Amino acid sequence: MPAAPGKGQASQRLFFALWPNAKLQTALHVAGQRLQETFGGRVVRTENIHMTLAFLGSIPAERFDELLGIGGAIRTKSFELKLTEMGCWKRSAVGWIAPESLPEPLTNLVLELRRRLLAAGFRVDDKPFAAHVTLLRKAKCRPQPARQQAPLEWCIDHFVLMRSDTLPDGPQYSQLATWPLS
Ligand code: 2AM
Repeated sequence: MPAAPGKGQASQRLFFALWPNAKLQTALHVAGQRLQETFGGRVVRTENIHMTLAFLGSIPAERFDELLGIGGAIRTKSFELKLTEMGCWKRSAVGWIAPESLPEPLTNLVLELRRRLLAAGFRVDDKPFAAHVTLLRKAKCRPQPARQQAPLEWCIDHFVLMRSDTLPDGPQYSQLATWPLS
């Protein structure tokens, strides 16, 4: 990970996420290229592919330690995701891949993160969590039966706190902290 660019900024765009290893990111990028044949749009860069758990928006630097406390307090078992379902959401113009089912540890991880964030006064999404990995942006979504992909298996044993910086050629994500799952 690069040394914290943006350090010293008064506030930073932050989010908790699951981050695939480079091999799985490459396989997901290839899946994104196949989805692009159907829906067009722009394939997310390989190194940027992830699953957002909780998006925090712009957070003042002085609240960073609170987020470290929240991440560190989470106790969840490691788990596996089988990514098989592919589709496109018109509202966000996003092409995605999603797991065939939601394992309990993932639900627990997201609920526990949201609960602790809310209790600390952070704003969190009140929409139900829709587990997905964005593969395409600016896609031309249209009604299509969900596409099946041979399962891409993802063993998840940690989660991360990330910063998003907007650069002229797109977002750059930097890992700020990582926590293991038991
Ligand atoms: P997405 O890929 O599932 O759309 C980092 O910016 C991540 O946070 C993005 O990948 C995006 O997840 C999510 N994100 C960005 N802006 C958001 C917003 N306004 N509300 C919720 N999630 C957002």
